[in-house]
Amino acid sequence: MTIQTHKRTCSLCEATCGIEIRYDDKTGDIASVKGDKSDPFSRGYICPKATALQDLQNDPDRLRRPLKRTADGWQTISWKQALKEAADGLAGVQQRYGRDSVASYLGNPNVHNYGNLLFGPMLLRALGSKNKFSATSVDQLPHHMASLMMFGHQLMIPVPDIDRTDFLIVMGGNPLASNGSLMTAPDIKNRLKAIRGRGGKVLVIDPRRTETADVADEHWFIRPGQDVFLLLSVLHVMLHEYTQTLPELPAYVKAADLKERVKSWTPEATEARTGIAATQVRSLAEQWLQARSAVCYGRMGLSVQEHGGLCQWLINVLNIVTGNFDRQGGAMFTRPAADLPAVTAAQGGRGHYAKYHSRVRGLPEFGGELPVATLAEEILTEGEGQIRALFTMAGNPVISTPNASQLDKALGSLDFMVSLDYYVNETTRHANLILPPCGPLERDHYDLIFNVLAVRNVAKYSAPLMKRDKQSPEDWQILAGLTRRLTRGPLKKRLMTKLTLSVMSWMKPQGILDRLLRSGPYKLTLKQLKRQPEGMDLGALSSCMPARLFTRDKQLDLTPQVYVDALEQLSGSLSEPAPEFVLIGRRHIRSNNSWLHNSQRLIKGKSRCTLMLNPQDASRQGIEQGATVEVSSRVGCVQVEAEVTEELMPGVVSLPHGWGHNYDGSRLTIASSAPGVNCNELTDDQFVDRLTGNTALNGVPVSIRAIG
Ligand SMILES: Nc1nc2c(c(=O)[nH]1)N[C@H]1C(S)=C(S)[C@@H](COP(=O)(O)OP(=O)(O)OC[C@H]3O[C@@H](n4cnc5c(=O)[nH]c(N)nc54)[C@H](O)[C@@H]3O)O[C@H]1N2
Ligand SMILES: Nc1nc2c(c(=O)[nH]1)N[C@H]1C(S)=C(S)[C@@H](COP(=O)(O)OP(=O)(O)OC[C@H]3O[C@@H](n4cnc5c(=O)[nH]c(N)nc54)[C@H](O)[C@@H]3O)O[C@H]1N2
Ligand code: SF4
Ligand SMILES: [Mo]
Repeated sequence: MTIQTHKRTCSLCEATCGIEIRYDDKTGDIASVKGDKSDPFSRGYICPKATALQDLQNDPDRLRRPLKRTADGWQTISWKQALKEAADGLAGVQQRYGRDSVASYLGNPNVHNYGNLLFGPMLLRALGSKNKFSATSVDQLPHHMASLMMFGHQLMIPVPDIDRTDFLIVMGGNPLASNGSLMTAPDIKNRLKAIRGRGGKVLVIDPRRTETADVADEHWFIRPGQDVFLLLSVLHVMLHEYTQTLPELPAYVKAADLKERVKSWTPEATEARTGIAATQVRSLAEQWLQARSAVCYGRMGLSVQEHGGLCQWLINVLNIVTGNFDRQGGAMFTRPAADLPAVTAAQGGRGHYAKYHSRVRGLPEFGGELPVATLAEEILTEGEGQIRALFTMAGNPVISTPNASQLDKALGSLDFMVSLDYYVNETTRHANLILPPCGPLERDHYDLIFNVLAVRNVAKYSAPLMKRDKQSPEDWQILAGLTRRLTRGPLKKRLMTKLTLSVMSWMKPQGILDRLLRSGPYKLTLKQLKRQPEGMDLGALSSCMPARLFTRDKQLDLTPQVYVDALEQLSGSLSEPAPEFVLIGRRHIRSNNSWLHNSQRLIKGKSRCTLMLNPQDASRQGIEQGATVEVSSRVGCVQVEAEVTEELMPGVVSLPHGWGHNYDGSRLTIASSAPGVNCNELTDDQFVDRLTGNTALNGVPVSIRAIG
């Protein structure tokens, strides 16, 4: 036996850390997972989740062969039978009820799997259904919308240049727990400390005093869902009170009647709503304008709430009017080695909005997808166009999307369901067929998406660590197999799809990646990347505007009509009464959405699925530390342990998502030993950002009471 060292990227979250895995090259047994000090981007940093990669690899519950649900339980079947029955089943439903009767849900790990990013769209095209759903609409849809409306491309998402900024304002993000999102920045703690080290400042605005707040200069509480009012009044102060100090806008920026639009949003008008005093609002505006460079970064807490669409637009506007757009230390764009925005734009994939609407509730499509908040009702509401079958791919919507009980019931009523996944979990237990791909260490890896969102320009390719078992294909191979069997429709279109698919399958993801790299701005080749398994640093972010605007008129509009309309609708809402308690989410460094709780290494220790609440609220409601609390919302009710803490502001309670592993029939031995509760039993499918249809998972009205 010889112990070998394998360098790769950890594919579990957006931070893309370099890891070094020591393994036995005879048995494949993993001896250790450590941070790779030679990775120029992550410099040796890793978080505890990376070590779970070995648990995932060895997990006896992880499926290695296709499963078919029968009257006598799950039966292992051959790949040939599985692919045939999956394709026949989906095609059969479409023949009976039309194309749109088959829906799809694509979950979060697809963005960490470049084979899926390349081959997933082929399958969706072959299915040709309008009922496409994904994790996007419980996550970052407001960012895509703002990018499309302002920069002309849904993927042109600005990232904070945190390594050079002098003033970072973090709203609704907790990168010390999440390791950053839409901001690929491994070792975020040290990057934040460095801001303070060079005399800069970090301000966190969050209803919870988070781990990130603990390393910041200042933390301000804000009432959940009210950030839009803070942002509007900061903009008001800048445009109406600090007109003299404002920098001139670049020639490519159109500001139309922006000043007039924010006239009524004075800090005095919004302070009661946000909990942030008018004097603080003025001080924020002043500091922002005085800083040498500054950038506001808003994430989950800002996007996944009632006004997510407006919030992300306003953040862009503020970064632009303060002169911090496309400039060192401000909000910048990457220059990715595989230039996804440019390639997709050339193929007509800049994105679109509201070309059609969902059948039952009339929610707008975005980029060919409908908001997942409407999935259950599209299955349960009878009539022409009803969804009768579902394909899920690396997603667990019963745990991850709102009104979980309703969706669980809806999945149980489907005629047919296929899941591309390696666990029998809360969602896939409803499938007729489960198609399991090989594990993440058995395939190669390149971050097509996160290299577009990184705070430095970087590129890194990871080869598979171990040879995969022939009976465990990669995701893309399963997708190609299904697509081949499902390609129907008029002869010409069918031939085109078949031809494209056979060329792509012949090139394999590696070949396509090589082409993307060669056509990119650095003219790299896959061979070059393979020679540097620790990754390549391609430099700091650089200015690229207006050349990289994808808008038709090459202008950047600060007041797109959709936002102007949404702002008008907002005026009345300041006077709406506030609920007594609202629920928000949180993340923990040892947890990853819904699917890493089957790792003993990660799940050990005291329960992390607790309801955090403020001591004032606890004593008023007679709730003691550790007591069981009943939390109810319009759609559901859960019982959970109380964790009384000053971290939460009064009137706000917090529950993490991803838990609730006690659904009958799922096969997660370790996770079900400490299941926790599913917080999405409480979140409401009808509570969405009106503009984008993104679910509002934060700021959900709830009531709480002590029991037992
Ligand atoms: N209340 C509340 N709900 C939330 C959130 C919140 O903050 N609060 N966050 C939301 C966000 S941001 C997101 S992104 C979603 C995430 O929710 P989902 O999109 O449901 O994703 P995961 O929970 O990560 O589920 C991943 C599934 O993919 C499988 N899987 C993992 N890797 C692979 C792979 O390589 N191939 C295949 N085929 N399968 C794989 C796993 O077994 C698991 O079943 O949750 C959302 N839900
Ligand atoms: N360890 C770990 N890392 C992860 C994940 C995970 O599950 N676990 N998930 C990954 C995924 S899919 C994503 S999308 C990212 C998300 O990354 P982040 O956006 O950093 O997600 P959270 O840690 O949930 O931070 C959201 C913050 O918003 C605050 N918040 C809630 N409501 C409001 C509000 O109305 N206003 C304001 N201002 N703040 C509010 C919450 O208190 C919380 O601190 O994390 C990724 N990384
Ligand atoms: S932060 Fe942790 S989970 Fe994320 S890439 Fe780095 S090691 Fe992996
Ligand atoms: Mo996410």
